[in-house]
Parts: sequence; structure tokens; C-alpha cells
Amino acid sequence: MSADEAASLIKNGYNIGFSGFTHAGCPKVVPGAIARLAIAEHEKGNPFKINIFTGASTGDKLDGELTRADAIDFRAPYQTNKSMREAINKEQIRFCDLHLSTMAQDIRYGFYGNIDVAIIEACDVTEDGEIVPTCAVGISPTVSRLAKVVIVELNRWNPKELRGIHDIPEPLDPPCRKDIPVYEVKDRVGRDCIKVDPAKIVVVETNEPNEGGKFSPVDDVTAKIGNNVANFFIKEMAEGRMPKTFLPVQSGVGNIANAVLAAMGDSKEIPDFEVYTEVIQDAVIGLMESGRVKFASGCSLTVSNECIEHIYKNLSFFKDKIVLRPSEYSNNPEVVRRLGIIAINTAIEADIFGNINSTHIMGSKMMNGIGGSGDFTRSAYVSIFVTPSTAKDGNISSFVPMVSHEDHSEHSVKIIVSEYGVADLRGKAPRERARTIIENCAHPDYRPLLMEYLDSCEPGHTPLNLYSAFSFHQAFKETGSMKNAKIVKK
Ligand code: 0RQ
Repeated sequence: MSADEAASLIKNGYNIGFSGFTHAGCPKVVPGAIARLAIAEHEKGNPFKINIFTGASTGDKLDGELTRADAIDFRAPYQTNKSMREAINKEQIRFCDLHLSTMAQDIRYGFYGNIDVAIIEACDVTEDGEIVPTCAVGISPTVSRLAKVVIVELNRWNPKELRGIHDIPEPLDPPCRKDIPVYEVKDRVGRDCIKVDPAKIVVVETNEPNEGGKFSPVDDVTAKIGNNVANFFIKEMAEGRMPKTFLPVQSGVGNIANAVLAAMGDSKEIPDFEVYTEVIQDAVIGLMESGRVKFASGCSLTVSNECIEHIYKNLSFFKDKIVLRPSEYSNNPEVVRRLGIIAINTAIEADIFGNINSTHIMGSKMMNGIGGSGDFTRSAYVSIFVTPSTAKDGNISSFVPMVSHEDHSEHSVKIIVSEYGVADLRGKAPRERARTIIENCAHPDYRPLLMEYLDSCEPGHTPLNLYSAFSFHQAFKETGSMKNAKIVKK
């Protein structure tokens, strides 16, 4: 059927589960048709909004087009879209920010009502109901099974020979859930496709490329952060706190994550390693070709279009070195703790005691969401947060007296790294953590102010000055720079 005919199956108030994890693997033509339907219904004076569930963020053809058509009431669990971010922060879309590993199970538990329709991008679909996803798995197995109708976007841009790269299990739910038998990064525990009743499948054919953007080149600051992380690992191995054979690595999204992986790849002292992560980025593919990354397990191939075309042309090389799993497996805390994963994620801001804000600008404006950072951080062998020491031309310090929103607490955060150095928080009490972070990670321009704050605090297990805990944020709001913060001592 055409995309518009498929969209006509969608009604106001429907719960829709989409495939995709980042721009990878998400539908590209049916969402636009739903947006057109919404606009037409709104012009007739009819209400038309849907509730959207996905693996993670999606492309602009999904989150962007539907937001601009005012077609979304509720959205979970993560997004990175400019239009959607604005709508969320104007409270026009009800957004629920979740750990990505919990999305599929929360749907199964009935926390959001029934899934009416699943819309799944596939590279192949068979008469007997086998659906082969493209370059992401996300929550597709669960929403395809639960939905009354499955609209398959059969996207010919992706080769059907991708079949075999996926590992698609679905766990039992409590009280009878068994262990997840992933004992090594490359273990496969499911089937190579999603299987549903063929009677509920409708197919829309497309040939749409991915929306894969480019990464900025590694710059001076991100290169220094990358080198600091690599040197930390070398020291950990030398001092016997990390196996010399190394451990599987999870790294977040974005330019800093790419720079960290590049620095690890360049380091002669770090052995060839494996990746157990949610998002496989361009850097991992390069390192795989140079032999530095031996195997990568993830939920999606979130790479540039140039890179995905290269992978598709050389599928026989990559297919036995990559596995794509549902997000509740790629991000599963049970597996993360068992494999001893090194988790590396990016902070928006950290406070001097080691609490991390990954999601909110100035405490209230949603940036993207917690994503998988919590799934990995809490259960990691060692959890690392990286951030440049400042943002916005130095007017924001990434290290503040108290985070304006908290995603990862001091209990889960072991190491913080900026371009200035590494703060090792293990085995330190709050006041020691504060000194370590100020001396090793904060920008030199902000160190005296942060020390002045620490000295002004009322003693206690966690030193605190309630009158100045948000003085940095207040100064930014009032004067445009945290450098003008005034520490009040009462
Ligand atoms: O703004 O784009 O306007 O310049 O925030 O910051 O330094 O470019 O870093 O792109 O890696 O994003 C935490 C948001 C970092 C991301 C976050 C401004 C800064 C810039 C972006 P501009 P950078 P990144 C697995 C792991 C949560 C999810 C996660 C993220 C913009 O990494 O969403 O970890 N993480 N998932 O200028 C005001 C501050 C700021 C600030 C930075 N303190 N105050 N603005 N910025 N610090 C992946 C998945 O789950 C799929």
C-alpha cells in the first residue's frame, strides 16, 4: 500500500511503536504521511495526536515532521530533534525521559496502555511474517508482537543480505524471567529476524537513504579529553585495577565519544578491544578495519551515510564482527555488570561532589534525555563521565557547586575527565572529591570561585552552602557569565 493509505490506519489517540534507534533504522515515509493526515484533520477542526514509543531518538522525518504537524501528544523515551526539543520545552509535547533498557519491558508491563500500530523499517519481509530490521533493533520485537497492525516500511536502500547481523530475543517477564545468557560480547541468544502473524502485516515500499550526518573533526579540547581517558586506562592496567586483556567498552554518542575511541585506538599500550554499547559510531567501524576493535555489539549502526554505504559494500567483512540487538539486551544492566563494561558517557554539567546532569540545560530545558547512560553507568566495572571544562565561550563552567538537575548520582560516578585531567573519585569522601574535581578538571578561570564556594560551606558529610549552591547558574541567568558568581557566606 502507499504511505498515505498506511497512514489512514492511524487514528487520533493511538499508541504507535516505531522501529529505530537514533536516525538508524527508523521509518522514513509513513511518519510524513501521518503528519499530512494530522494537518488535514486539524484543518477540518478535528483533534489528531498520537503517542510515540521508540528505541531512542529518531530522524527528522519522524520526530521532526510529526512535531511540526502538531501531531504528537506523548513521547518516550529519548529524542535529539530540534523541533521536538522546542515543543517539549514549551510543554506542547508530554515527554517521559526513560532509561532506554526499560522502554520495551515497561510497554509489556502495560504502563502505557496497548500498542495500536507498529511501524517498522525492514530490509526484508517474508510471506510467513519474518521481518528483518535494517540498521537498528530498538524496541521493534516487542511493539511488533503487541501491535494489532504492523506497517512494514520495506526500504530497498538497505540490502536484504543484512539478515544475520541481528540477534533478536525477547525476555520473559517477571516473575519467571530467566538470566540473559550473554556471557561474552559476541554471544547470540535470539533469532535473526522478528516473527509475527503475517495477517497483521501491511507493506509500504521505499528507497529512502538514512539521515546520517557527519561528525565534527576531533578538535584540541576533545583530543585532550580522549588522551586523558586513554592514559587513565594505561595507568589502571599498570597498577592492576583493570585486566591487561582489557574489558568491553561502552561509549556514548557524539564528538567527544568519537575522540575518546580515536585516542584509545591510537594508544599502543591499550590492547585490541571489544565494544558492548548501544550506538556503534563511525569511529568503531574505522577501528574494526584497522584491527583495533575485535567485535562490536550494539543496538544500532549510527554512522554517517558514507560509512553505512561502506559497510553495506563490505558486508562479508563486517557481518561476523557486529551484532545488533534489541535495546533491552544491548543496554541490559545484568549483562553490563557481568561483562565488566567500561562505561564512558558525556555530562552537560557535574558538581564538585560528582553528581552528573546529562539532560537539562540550566536545570529546566530538556536537551536530549538520559538515553542509555544510566543503564551502563550504574552497573559498569568503572563509570567515566567526560566533559569539556566550559561551554558557551567559557561563560559556563561545566563544574558547578550543585548540579541544576541530577541524572547520575555520586554513588554511580567513579571517574570524571575534562581536557585538564582526570578526577578519580573512588574511595574519597565528599570534601576530598570536591578538591580532586576542582584541581584536576575545572577550568583554571573557575577554580578560585569553586574553592571559595567550598570554603564557604557549612561542614557536614557533604559540605553545603544553601545560599550559594546555585550562584553560578544565577550569575549566568543575570549577567550571561558564571564568572560573575557571588558566593554569599552567612
Ligand atoms: O550546545 O550545540 O548549541 O553548541 O550542549 O554539547 O559538548 O557538543 O556535547 O554533543 O556530546 O552532547 C550530554 C547533551 C552532550 C549528550 C550531551 C551545550 C553545548 C552544545 C552539546 P551547542 P557538546 P555532545 C548513549 C549515551 C545523554 C544521553 C547519553 C547526551 C550542546 O552526550 O545527550 O549519554 N547525553 N547517552 O554548548 C549549557 C552546560 C552545557 C551546555 C554543554 N553546562 N550548560 N549548555 N552545553 N554543556 C547514547 C544514547 O542514548 C542514544
